[in-house]
Amino acid sequence: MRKLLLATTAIALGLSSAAPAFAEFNERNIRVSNGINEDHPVGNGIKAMQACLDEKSGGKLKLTAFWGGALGGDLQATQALRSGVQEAVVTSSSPLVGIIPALGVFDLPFLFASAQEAYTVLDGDFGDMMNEKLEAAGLVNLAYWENGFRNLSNSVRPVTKWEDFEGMKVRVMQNNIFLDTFQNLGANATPMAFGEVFSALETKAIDAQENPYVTIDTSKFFEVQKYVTETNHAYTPFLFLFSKPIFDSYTPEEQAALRECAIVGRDEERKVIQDLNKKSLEKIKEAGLEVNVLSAEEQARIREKSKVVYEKHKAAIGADVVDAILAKLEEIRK
Ligand code: TF8
Repeated sequence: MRKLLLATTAIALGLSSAAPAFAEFNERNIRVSNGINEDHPVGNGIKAMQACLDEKSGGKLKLTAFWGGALGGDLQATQALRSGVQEAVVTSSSPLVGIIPALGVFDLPFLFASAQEAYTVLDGDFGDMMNEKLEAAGLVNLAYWENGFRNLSNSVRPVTKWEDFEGMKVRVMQNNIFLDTFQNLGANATPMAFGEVFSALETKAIDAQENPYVTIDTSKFFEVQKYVTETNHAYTPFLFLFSKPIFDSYTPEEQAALRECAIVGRDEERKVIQDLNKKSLEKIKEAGLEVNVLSAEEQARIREKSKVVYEKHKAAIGADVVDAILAKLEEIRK
């Protein structure tokens, strides 16, 4: 009887000592900016991440998302993170090569052969190595989310072989590797921030752009384009970046919750994107665009012609970084 009483008291004490609930968490408003629109799968990822944060922090860690570049483009938002005036951004890696040259490795044409391959590399040691470089630049990458394989859209003609790129005015991201890849194919490539692309296409200041089907759909590019070619010429990841100065001021529990929940969000976002990719392609076709798929021979020709881009940019990216990813890919493909 006495024993039982002691045990009961211990349980009661144990319970009461756990209060107040979520003491390790503070009320935080985390602004997350994006260049894409809310109906992009990043929207689903953020919802899943928020549900996870609600559970872990008792509702104290709150994400507020800003869509369509409302807080500025990828590069501008990333700089705001580095100086500690904005908490988070979901950005492509490509516009950030001016800050972290090694990220250019993801821009090399035809690097990844499948999304699964990309997941293995990004979620493993190679991804961790890139995260260290990001940290040194004041950016904490919570997880690699998905942008996806990029395809070409244009308003002038069907593109089924590399000669069709000749003279085409193609918008590329603010990134030398993309610039060279398209110039090397004969295109007239122009670097431009994502937020300017729709109106540049609409006014015909440019003929073409390249992005995954999901973006051609959700950013409404299909409304101002006539042709799409499934080129799959690059898989550029999204980074869920957090301001390092702000992250460092958070409690270890808050930091752990953010890291864990960014992975929950990533998994949801990747799942939704795989499904929406097919639906977006159907929508693009239904809107009357002509969709071409590059033949295996053409893919091989373009790939061969693009090899020079690897050589040209290897030193700027870091020979060790390029060699490391190629070795990793070889290992995976065995
Ligand atoms: C691009 C990128 C963008 C994304 C988006 C702004 O073409 O692929 O679509 O970074 O989040 O600039």
